[in-house]
Amino acid sequence: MISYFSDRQARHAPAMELQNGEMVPHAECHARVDAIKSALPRIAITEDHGMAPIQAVHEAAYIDFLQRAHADWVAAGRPGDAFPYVFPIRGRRPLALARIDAELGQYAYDCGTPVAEGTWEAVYWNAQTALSGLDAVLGGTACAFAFCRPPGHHAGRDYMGGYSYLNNVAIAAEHALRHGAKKVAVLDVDYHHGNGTQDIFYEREEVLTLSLHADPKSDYPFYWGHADETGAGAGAGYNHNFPMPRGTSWVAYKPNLLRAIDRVQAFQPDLLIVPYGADTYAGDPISFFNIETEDYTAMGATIAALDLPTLICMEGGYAVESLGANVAAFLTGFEA
Ligand code: SP5
Ligand code: ZN
Repeated sequence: MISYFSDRQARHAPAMELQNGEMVPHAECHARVDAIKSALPRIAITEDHGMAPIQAVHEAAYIDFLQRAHADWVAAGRPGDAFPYVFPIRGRRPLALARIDAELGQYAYDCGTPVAEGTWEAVYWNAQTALSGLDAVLGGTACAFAFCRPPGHHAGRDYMGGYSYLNNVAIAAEHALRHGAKKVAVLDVDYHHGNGTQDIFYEREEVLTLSLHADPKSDYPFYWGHADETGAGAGAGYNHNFPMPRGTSWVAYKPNLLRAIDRVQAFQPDLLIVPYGADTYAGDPISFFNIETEDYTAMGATIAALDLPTLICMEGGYAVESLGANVAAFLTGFEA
């Protein structure tokens, strides 16, 4: 399978995150890059599509913030990566945003998504990697893999969180709609709910969003991902969530995947985008499903049976020692 990646994506290397009350080494670590790259036989060069496709999805003020947040943090005399510590809860007055601390709280919804020195450069090229994979698929290649890193599916129009800054999948979906696709389906198989993608397309009928994930009653991101979130306005009926309990194995996962696939089939999209997370793996250090490496081959084959032009975008997956094998198993199943 043809894959896309830019070495500039590796410029993002956050040191620590807040997890369960402790600052710990960041799970979305730089070692993921080599682990996944080594599993990819053919890596094509990411082409620059400029800012317009990013601006089509993300708010201008948020993009501006991402570009200068780390420099502003340094200018304020702070060490290391830029972290939020104060958040505008419900009912607070709109902020003047004069200080970097106020802005970080305004645009972040968690303490796991710091802005590091190279973050903007990395996420810019990350989006370009998704767009380059999309070009291949729109140009007639049956399937392409965009090795997106850092992940993107938790980022909304004007917020970051869940290790995500720009929503690569949403940027690709929107770009496809502006370049000939009439309907796009997004089938998210990361362990965590794709809340950013859901939010971005919640009121849109041209993008069907589906997400299979750990039940938000027990798992991050808690405030999104329940089964009764089905879209609103023109988008009513065009969002579907499939929450599953901790401990879910492939045997229990597959029937939900088949239900989601039925929805995709009924929608008849021109393009399928699959945000793929290897954090459903039994050995993942921060997640709690029981999917094994060989199951990913079956998962890839099950989705490939839809026989749609498909862009696969990397999302999570933190068991670094098994990450290459898990990605390879999924891609092999898809192509078989
Ligand atoms: C793209 C993606 O996979 N983002 C995930 C962000 C999850 N961040 C919070 C994880 C909290 C995990 N807590 C369980 C730790 C077990 N020791
Ligand atoms: Zn995840």
